[in-house]
Amino acid sequence: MKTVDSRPGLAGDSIRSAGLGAAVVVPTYNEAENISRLVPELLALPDNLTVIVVDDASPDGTGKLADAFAHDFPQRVFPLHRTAKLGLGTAYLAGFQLAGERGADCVVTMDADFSHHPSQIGAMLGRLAGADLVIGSRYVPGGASVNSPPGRRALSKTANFISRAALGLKAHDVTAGFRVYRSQMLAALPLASIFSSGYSFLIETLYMIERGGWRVVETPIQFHDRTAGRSKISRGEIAKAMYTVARLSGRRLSGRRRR
Ligand SMILES: Nc1nc2c(ncn2[C@@H]2O[C@H](COP(=O)(O)OP(=O)(O)OP(=O)(O)O)[C@@H](O)[C@H]2O)c(=O)[nH]1
Ligand SMILES: [Mg+2]
Repeated sequence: MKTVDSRPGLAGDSIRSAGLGAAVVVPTYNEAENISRLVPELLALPDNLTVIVVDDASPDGTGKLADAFAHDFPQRVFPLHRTAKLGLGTAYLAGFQLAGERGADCVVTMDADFSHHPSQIGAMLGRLAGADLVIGSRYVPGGASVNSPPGRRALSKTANFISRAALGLKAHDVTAGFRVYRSQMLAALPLASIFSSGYSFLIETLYMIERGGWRVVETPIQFHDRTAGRSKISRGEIAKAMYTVARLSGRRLSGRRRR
């Protein structure tokens, strides 16, 4: 059954009380200032999280900081080092694979830059009791982009509007990178067939998940624009995202015609 709803997070966190393990995948490129604050905040949460930092040889030493955390917390922090900036989508895939190997029951994805706040993870895990994917959403009642400049807000809204219209997506925040995936679902998805290597991986996976009939829920989050480090979204990434939507939409329409 396909469901998209937007009830606020439930306080009785059944995933937590069932003692299931969550791994947080944090892709990083030049996030030294942020990762040094984020990892301790994640480890201090009551959810006994494992943290997987997927770093793409950041010139600012983010990977070395992740190594230092792994040295201090060998059972909880796992750095993955890639040799070059290979894209957000493939970074998620690398993180999913390691989380699966470590037997995590679910995988949280979040940005390193505090746009996604660790304090909101508990409510998201709580919603996984009745879902396969939980999206931390700006665009359901109670959610917000707190301090985004108008240009950034317009870009996000436009990307969401076009993707939803072209692909028939039911979720409201389809570009959100703050998500919790149930591992059983990840194991069943044909992730090897995903063609997006960058930001549009988020749209493509959501399309795959909704089409597959998995249960999707959205829980409101407050999104804060980054205050440290630089954005990695480029014009090229925006163009690639438009191409992804066009390609998926074409496939959707030709599938309909064949029926
Ligand atoms: N490993 C890896 N991480 C990446 C890559 N591109 C972006 N990231 C990380 O992915 C997360 C999201 O990137 P951001 O630049 O914050 O993108 P955004 O949040 O959509 O945009 P802003 O709001 O402008 O910051 C951050 O933690 C980045 O460091 C990449 O090619 N490889
Ligand atoms: Mg960001």
